[in-house]
Amino acid sequence: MDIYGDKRSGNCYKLQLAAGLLGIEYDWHDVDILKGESRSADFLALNPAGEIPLVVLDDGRRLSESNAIINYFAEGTPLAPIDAYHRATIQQWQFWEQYNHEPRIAVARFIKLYQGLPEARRAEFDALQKPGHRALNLMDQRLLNQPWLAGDQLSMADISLYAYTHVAGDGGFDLSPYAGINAWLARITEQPGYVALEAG
Ligand SMILES: N[C@@H](CCC(=O)N[C@@H](CS)C(=O)NCC(=O)O)C(=O)O
Repeated sequence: MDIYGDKRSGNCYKLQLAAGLLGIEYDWHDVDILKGESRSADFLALNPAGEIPLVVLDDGRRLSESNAIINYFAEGTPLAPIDAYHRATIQQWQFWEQYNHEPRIAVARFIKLYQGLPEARRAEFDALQKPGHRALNLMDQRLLNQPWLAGDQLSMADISLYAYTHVAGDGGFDLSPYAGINAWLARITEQPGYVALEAG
């Protein structure tokens, strides 16, 4: 399969990490979002949403949305539980990630890492810190008591949340107070097939 993405993006890294853990091979195609490549006519023909990551399967079918893609990767493997309630708890964390975590942590990281914290976005950056820490605190409360976010084993919920949590420092978030999160981050790096984010 072909993956279109940006090596600094946490949403794209979710695919690299899931593929590593599952032993899935792919060809990687860099898309430079700062140069507008995700909005080019050629790319919009592949994904009308104009966003990465995007997967083109060997039969030509396409899939976007990072969490939908990694759930597709996991289908039929031990990382996708059969039990309906367990699957729903994984999705519960993934929907929460997209609405409450990524819009704070990833956006603050984008402003600081990609854009160099321009003065014009300073107030927005500062305003993201409090809700970002609220999201981190919620994860920490869970992870102080349980090794994994959903159920009692590693799941795609962990991959989805690991992506931007482990680089939250790039967005100005100090992770040192979060003992539960730090132990969980270490557990994930110990998984067979773990791959690190290549570019930060
Ligand atoms: N909900 C989407 C978000 C994807 C997203 O925000 N992609 C960003 C890069 S991380 C992007 O393509 N930005 C370029 C643009 O919007 O033009 C997902 O989880 O895949």
